[in-house]
Amino acid sequence: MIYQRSSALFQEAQNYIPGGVNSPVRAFKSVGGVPVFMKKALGAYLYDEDGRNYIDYINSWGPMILGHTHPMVLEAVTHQLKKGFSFGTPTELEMEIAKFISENVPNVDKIRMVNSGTEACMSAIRLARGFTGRDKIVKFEGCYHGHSDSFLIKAGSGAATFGNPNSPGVTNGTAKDTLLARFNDLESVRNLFEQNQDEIAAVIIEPIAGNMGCIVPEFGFMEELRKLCTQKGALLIFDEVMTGFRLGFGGAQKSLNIEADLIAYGKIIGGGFPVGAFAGRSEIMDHLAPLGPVYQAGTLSGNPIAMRAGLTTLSILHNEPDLYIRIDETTKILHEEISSILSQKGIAHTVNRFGSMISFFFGENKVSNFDDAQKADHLLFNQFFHHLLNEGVYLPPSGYETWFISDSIGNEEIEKTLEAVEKFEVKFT
Ligand code: KE4
Repeated sequence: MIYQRSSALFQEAQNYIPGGVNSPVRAFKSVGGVPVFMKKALGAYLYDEDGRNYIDYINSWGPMILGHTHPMVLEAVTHQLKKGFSFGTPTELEMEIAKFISENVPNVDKIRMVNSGTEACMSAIRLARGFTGRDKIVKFEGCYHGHSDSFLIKAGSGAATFGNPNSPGVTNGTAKDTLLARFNDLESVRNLFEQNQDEIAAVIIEPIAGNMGCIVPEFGFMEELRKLCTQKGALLIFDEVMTGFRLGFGGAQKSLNIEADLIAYGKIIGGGFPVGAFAGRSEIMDHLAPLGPVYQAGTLSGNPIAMRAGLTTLSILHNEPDLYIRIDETTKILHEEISSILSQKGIAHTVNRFGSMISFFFGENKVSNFDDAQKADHLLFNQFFHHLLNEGVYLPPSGYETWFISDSIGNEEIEKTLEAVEKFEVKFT
């Protein structure tokens, strides 16, 4: 398939934007080929600059759970725009969305809005350090919490895609305060607590990992991690940038029935506009400026347009709980049907799924941590990716990502996807 216009745009964009993209994973470095430039999105579909359309299984990396350009969100945002774009003052709307979340998400007394998932996780770590008076944090290999320095130590998403887990520019001074554990391996966490007595401020985790592909916590792992953090006086931070408002309205805290001490949000909370947030009990959140000593700020935090998009999206999700049943069922059907086709073709693979988060790993092994994910056959994934792209099905361009299902993906899109998978032939291994 020739992506003429995308190729020309990519060529020109590289004159003005590093790598031609504003976020590395979009450049297709992992899967190869020319990134497809999109010009429009509606419902379940993306429309590229060469006049082709694609069933979208990225949905802007999670936010577009309702499907693209949902009419109610479009109307609410259009109406809000006429009132002004940004004030830099407190607004009733910010109080409204904070109250709505606090009243409907477990274990959230207070919430602070920021502009990205990175900012949410970065601020949550600073708050945890300020609250506990400790410096060190524990993260898990393969989990990605955005690009702030403390996390670019074997990050999982983009960096792992580049096979370059430690990023230049992160100082040794910063790196020494970030300890690495292995997902689904409680012993690796216990050891870190033993080696760093009373020095660990927080353990941050993606409760359902999505940045090394989808990886589900094994039975008892998260419960034991919760107990260990409580025992050791460290805060447990759930990075729910991906899982928040996706695994049901209460996110992973509700799905796993575990209360974190701080929760980071992003993606869906902004309905496609730049919003992140971090939240938790008042006892901790009240340490934030201007009330407490831990500083955190942002010119566009709580921007009214973004708040309107977020609140409208969350209201639809809250008022239509069947939506979660639908997208989970869609994901289950895709899991079973695609797996059956691949098996009939004799293509070894494993599928990890939780709610509407799903990843297909090629190869014989089960995948329960980052090492396993790295051992999967990513070359075969790349073939699978490009085959489906040419058939008008757009997957995340990396074997280290989870698919994001939207409520716009219906029977027609499922059928088209399965027809495309049927045509997949392994070219070389
Ligand atoms: P942002 O700063 O990209 O809004 O959020 C960072 C982040 C934090 N935590 C989790 C669990 C995340 O998944 C992310 C961002 N996810 C990636 C996709 N795996 C964003 C895509 C990109 O980097 O362009």
